[in-house]
Amino acid sequence: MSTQNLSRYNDVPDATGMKIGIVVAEWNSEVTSVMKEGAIQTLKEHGVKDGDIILRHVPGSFELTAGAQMMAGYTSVDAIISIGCVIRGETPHFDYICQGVTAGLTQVSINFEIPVIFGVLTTNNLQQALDRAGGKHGNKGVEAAVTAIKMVALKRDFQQNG
Ligand code: RBF
Repeated sequence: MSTQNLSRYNDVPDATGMKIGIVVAEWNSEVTSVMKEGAIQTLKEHGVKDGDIILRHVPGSFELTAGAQMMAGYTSVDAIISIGCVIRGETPHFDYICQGVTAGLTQVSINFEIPVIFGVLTTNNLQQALDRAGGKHGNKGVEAAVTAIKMVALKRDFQQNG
């Protein structure tokens, strides 16, 4: 499994004026809440105003698609960060949820022409998830926020310069 840690980052564009939606799954909330806090703090550090962060929760990672679709449809966010944690159990549910949310979020991104960032941990056990939510492999919520900022900046670059 990749252990790349992008939580120490540089060259992040100025995010002043960006409006960012965050959709967080409540399943495994000890993991997703840490990722959410990391994402919010990172957005603010780079210039996103409190009032320009729109936060909503959904029950589980499978609902991230519907949550992101609603966020895109009912708000004017520049990007959506989806945050979830799916832990492999004994059932095939893991694969169904992971496949469903991956395809679903991609579809929302295409439908609405906005970046939808995949901040969904898919791990074999809880420890691997905790390692990536403020543990030894950083905080994937922080990385998701940086990715969102970079993608909004990329879109603005295309809009202004072609
Ligand atoms: N949601 C998660 O976000 N992470 C999980 O690890 C997770 N495991 C699940 C395991 C089973 C057996 C079931 C039935 C659901 C699980 N869910 C999980 C919830 C899922 O994303 C969704 O909320 C529900 O299936 C209702 O649509």
